[in-house]
Amino acid sequence: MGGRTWWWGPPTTSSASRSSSGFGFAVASIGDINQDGFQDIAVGAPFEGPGKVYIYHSSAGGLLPQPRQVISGSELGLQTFGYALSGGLDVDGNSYPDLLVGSLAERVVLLRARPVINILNKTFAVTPSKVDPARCTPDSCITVTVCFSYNQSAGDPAYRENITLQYTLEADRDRHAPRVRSCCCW
Ligand SMILES: [Ca+2]
Ligand SMILES: [Ca+2]
Repeated sequence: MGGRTWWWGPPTTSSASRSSSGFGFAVASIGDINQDGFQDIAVGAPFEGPGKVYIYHSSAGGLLPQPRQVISGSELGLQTFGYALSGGLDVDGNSYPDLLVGSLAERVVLLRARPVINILNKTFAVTPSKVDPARCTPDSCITVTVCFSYNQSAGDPAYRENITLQYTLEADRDRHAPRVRSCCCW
């Protein structure tokens, strides 16, 4: 006799801390939003405050227990946010599936997934490597070389998008060991 056998274990996520939130009122498969090869899901909790949508990633072992992202209706000025969910369609053609979120406020919000940029390496070199502020003159200078490498997570290998990397170099001359450091965002 043919057919499919379903099996289950303990609930993947606990609703104990979300009493009366409506957590699980709406559930949707949203595709592989982080392009790691595993399908992801969204869970609505429309009565948790203004309503929230929990995004869960999955893995070879199943759903990860902690949400990767929690989106609140307060960020969008909505109540009962997460009352309905529909996902898996790539509305804007960027190779990432997007998510439609409904509410009882007669409004639907399209949440668009964006490519993920991973900074792989950062090299940082200062020449000369040691600087004595006491000996600096108006003509003193140092050379700072910063190099970044990155990859772009996308489902379509042909998808490419130029990025703008913003970073800050900070010279900390008042510390006992004067130094130059950097930070960045994109
Ligand atoms: Ca995934
Ligand atoms: Ca998309």
